[in-house]
Amino acid sequence: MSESHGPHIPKDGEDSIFDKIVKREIPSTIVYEDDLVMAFRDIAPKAPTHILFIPKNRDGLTRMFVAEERHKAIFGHMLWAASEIARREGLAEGWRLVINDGPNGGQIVYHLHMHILGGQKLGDF
Ligand code: DGP
Repeated sequence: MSESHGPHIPKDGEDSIFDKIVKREIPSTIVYEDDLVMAFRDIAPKAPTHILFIPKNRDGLTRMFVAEERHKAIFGHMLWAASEIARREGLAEGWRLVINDGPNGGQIVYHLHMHILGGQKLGDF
């Protein structure tokens, strides 16, 4: 999927692209998985290491802006998973964790996800 195709917003009850990745209906290179999160390589990498990771159960989390109290635990778990993935990928020299939220944030896929970017010195933003 490229950005020129516009935002991917799943309707209620419909699977997102990332739900289909969780179900293995869309192939991906999975680098980490546990009960709550799955991580896989971005299809259009913007750095030598570019990994996306998602809550396996979207549970209404299309984007960070709509998070509710019940989502606190998954956010905590995702931050821990980020550190674990960074260690597994050997990113001791440094890396970046990014969440694109909403139209102005450049979000394309409306299933909450975080980007891990590393493997080179990253530019300022
Ligand atoms: P964002 O702008 O944060 O919504 O980024 C969405 C990212 O998802 C973008 O970097 C490209 C990636 N992506 C979109 N479709 C697929 C797919 O089918 N497989 C994989 N691995 N990545 C995808």
